[in-house]
Amino acid sequence: MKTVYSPDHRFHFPQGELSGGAFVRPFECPERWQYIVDALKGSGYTEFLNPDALDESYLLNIHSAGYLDFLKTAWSQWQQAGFSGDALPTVFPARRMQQREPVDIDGRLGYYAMALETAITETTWKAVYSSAACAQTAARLVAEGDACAFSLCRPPGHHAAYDLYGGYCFINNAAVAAEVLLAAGKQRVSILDVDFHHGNGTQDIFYQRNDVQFLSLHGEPKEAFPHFLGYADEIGEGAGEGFNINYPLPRGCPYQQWLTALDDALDKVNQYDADALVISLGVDTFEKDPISFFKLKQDDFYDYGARIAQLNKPTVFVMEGGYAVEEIGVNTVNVLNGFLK
Ligand code: SP5
Ligand code: ZN
Repeated sequence: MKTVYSPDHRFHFPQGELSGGAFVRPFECPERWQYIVDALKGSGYTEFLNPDALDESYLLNIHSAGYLDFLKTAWSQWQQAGFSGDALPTVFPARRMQQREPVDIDGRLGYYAMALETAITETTWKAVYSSAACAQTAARLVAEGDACAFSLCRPPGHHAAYDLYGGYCFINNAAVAAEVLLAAGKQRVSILDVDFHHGNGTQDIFYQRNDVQFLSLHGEPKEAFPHFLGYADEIGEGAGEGFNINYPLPRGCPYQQWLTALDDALDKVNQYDADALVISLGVDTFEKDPISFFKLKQDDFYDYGARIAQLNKPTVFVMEGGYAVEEIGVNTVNVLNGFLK
């Protein structure tokens, strides 16, 4: 399995994250990437590629033009407003307020944000671009015949919706991978999201479509980020009805219970007859993850990787979350090793 990665991920590293009333070092930090690379090399992986230039037409299939313009210009507009630190929103278009895009940067940040833990720095766009480019290239490899590929995306992507950033995400990398597979002639793509958090962004992007099936296992919204999406009754709408499948799971969820949901999801991928699979691979389901509440152990990651392989579909793994930094490499590589066993 080839890994697509880029050193440009380092261009995104905000000074802090608002958590529990304090500015803390961001959980989504550059060492995450290095631990995964080290674990891959330590486990015998030898094929590492840098991504091709990003074809931005893929982005316009999944994000609004206004949102993409915002991502590219937010920090410079922030700086021109006289601010020097990282850009953060302070106000949101909440219930009974107008959903119109303002022109000043405080208004634009709130208009396009779904959470304010995610700061934008001077060089964030460079990292975001490289992360999406990794997903594009990994999907190209699979479209051209590789059985599988791993896109070591950073920053992650699955909280990024049609026109919303947050949850550490800006461009929806898994959606980029799906679009590349479809453009290459795949008819039906399943995106299976095993990150601890609901993939609200991916759900949003494909909610009315039937060429992409979205399945997500996650902490139930009443207790877990992103809190406002991810219930089981969200099944898709219009042409997309029946192609969105959520598995909200309780605090303390052990592997056996998680696996029951996974097995159901794998059955649904088979019923859909997907001809390619994208895995939104977050390993924040780990028992020691600092911001999550499932109880998966290191060996469980290997076990479920092997189960995903039983689908026997061309598969693109796209890195999402995982914040137990010292174990993130082992847990991630365990999934890939289980898949390849
Ligand atoms: C890609 C991804 O995994 N994004 C997750 C973003 C979560 N951001 C906010 C999490 C707030 C969790 N607060 C729980 C603290 C427990 N000590
Ligand atoms: Zn997550």
